[in-house]
Amino acid sequence: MASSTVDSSVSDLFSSAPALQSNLGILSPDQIELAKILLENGQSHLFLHWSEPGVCDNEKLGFFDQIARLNSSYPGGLAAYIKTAKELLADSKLGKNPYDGFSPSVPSGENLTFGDENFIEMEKRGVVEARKAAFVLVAGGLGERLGYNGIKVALPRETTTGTCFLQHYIESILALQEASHKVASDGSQTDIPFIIMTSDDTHSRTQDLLELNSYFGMKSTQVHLLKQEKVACLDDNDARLALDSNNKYKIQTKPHGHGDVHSLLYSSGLLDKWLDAGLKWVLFFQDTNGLLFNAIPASLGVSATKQYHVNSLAVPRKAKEAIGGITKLTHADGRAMVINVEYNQLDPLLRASGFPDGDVNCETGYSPFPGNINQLILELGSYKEELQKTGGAIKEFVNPKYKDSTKTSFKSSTRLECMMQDYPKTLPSTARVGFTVMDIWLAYAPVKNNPEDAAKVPKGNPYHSATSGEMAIYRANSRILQKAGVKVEEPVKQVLNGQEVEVWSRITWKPKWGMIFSDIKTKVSGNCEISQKSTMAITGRNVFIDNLSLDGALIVDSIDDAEVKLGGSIKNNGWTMETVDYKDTSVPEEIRIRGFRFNKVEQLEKKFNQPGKFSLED
Ligand code: UGB
Repeated sequence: MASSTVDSSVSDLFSSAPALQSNLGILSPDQIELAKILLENGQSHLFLHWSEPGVCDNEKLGFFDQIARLNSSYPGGLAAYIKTAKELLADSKLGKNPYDGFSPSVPSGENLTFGDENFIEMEKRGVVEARKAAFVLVAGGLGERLGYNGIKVALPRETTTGTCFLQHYIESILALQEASHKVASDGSQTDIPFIIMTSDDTHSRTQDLLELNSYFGMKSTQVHLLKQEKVACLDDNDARLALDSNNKYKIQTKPHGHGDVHSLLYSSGLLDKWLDAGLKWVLFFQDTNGLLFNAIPASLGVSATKQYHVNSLAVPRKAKEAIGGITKLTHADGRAMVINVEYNQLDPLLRASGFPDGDVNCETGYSPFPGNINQLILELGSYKEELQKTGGAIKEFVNPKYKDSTKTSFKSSTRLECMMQDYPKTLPSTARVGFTVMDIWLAYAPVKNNPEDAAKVPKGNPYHSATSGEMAIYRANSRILQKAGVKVEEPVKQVLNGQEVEVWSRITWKPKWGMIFSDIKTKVSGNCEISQKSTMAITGRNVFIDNLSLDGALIVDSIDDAEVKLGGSIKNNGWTMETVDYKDTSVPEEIRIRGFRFNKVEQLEKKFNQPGKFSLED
């Protein structure tokens, strides 16, 4: 227990909190400094319930441990947090439009069409650039809308192979790394850094998943986990911090949002290391988009060709879909920026500024505003420069749920939040900020909604569920092979967990088999056809599909030194899909949220463990 002497000016301040004052003897000088910050910022209510010295002293010290963490993990400390909160809460009470003075319009960006000459060129350029990239996955979110009990990156991306999202991301980065080294003019061999932002909700489970699986083949030194801290909750418009209802010596906390990734990267010192190592790009992505790496090489190519400081990936967006809209905002004073307007703000912004129908589809059947999929590619040099000015702080917002129209009290505590895609908001007008639009089927299929909510999504809008997320992988792979010349039979429609989805042939491959379209084309030749009821999983690298007719299930694994030709006619009873109800708790959660499981009736499974040339008959 620490004791200290307190001077008279300090004791004046402490007279506003007598219960704290009588406990000063148990606090260290650092803790007394923190107490001063709290009192100077209108937080004396936190001590109203403090007991006399000698009672609950450990809890009191624990309280200050938490305050120290909250203070050090926020740029500018708790004083800055409370000051910003007061300002934003006052604006919110007045109903101030955060986009006041700005008029929205539809921006123009780069549109890519899968498989055309430009797309292929962009992919090749992206592969060249990849060895100068670092990847950052934001995975601190709880996934409340999905309601899954585990961490989302541990969910299978598809259940044909059961490969989880994290494994797929790592294998994709490794495949890009290798492809990039192959075309490197200087023959250099650098490891692409992979950063994962976690939170208290996800940190240890993410670490365990990596360690139990030997980092899925990545060097452990390549992977860094950065944990974001939660922020203090606020009880009222005066930004009084909220105490935990079960423990009066604890502040209630909630997540601050994915925008924390910028301050964490800045304070980690990694940006300097990367600049010294000659890196040029930082790519940010989210936890459950199983199609994302189909879009990475080409969009990195766009960043390099256009020399974008910021490149956001986008897809056509359905009106009211829960993804932000990329919007050009022009201020009355002439300033303009291209920025994400979050899905809950787009409709009111449009209605307030000359679009009386708000967020609606145009004649194309989509919103005129491209949908942000929150995959950002930032140019490292300008990113570092900007963070040096801001310390990585991102413009925050507050979203209190008021009890009534007087807006004087909240239904429950609120907190400040920030989003990583708001990074460009502070950039000078000279910054090159662009975006790249790709086909939805190729690039975007997040797993965010639980089956019940997904089934209620307005007809025609995407479900963003575990069912649609998995079906999207099969659709994308089927369409890519179609474009490469394979006759993949058209899909059938099926209702799974109340959602009508297209069921394509269940085709999967490892990223090292084909990362970009020109590579995939070299793996396909002759007359090939795959029936709708088929399953095909390729886990080897040098596997060539040549005059193959598949009607059933084919599973092929091979070592890198084995060159395998998949040809001839293969027919078996294959894997059938059995429907499963999401409420059936006898089925594991990660399966029942999809609404189906495979019954492996019959398959041709081949493993090639020796170097050499082989075909399916071997
Ligand atoms: N995340 C964190 O790492 N920390 C946090 O504190 C919170 C989240 P959600 P939402 O592309 O699909 C985003 O909850 O509300 C991670 C964009 O804001 O899935 O659907 C979390 O683990 C929106 O503009 O975000 O909205 C996850 O990886 C739109 O683009 C990621 O942040 C939409 O995603 C996103 O968290 C989309």
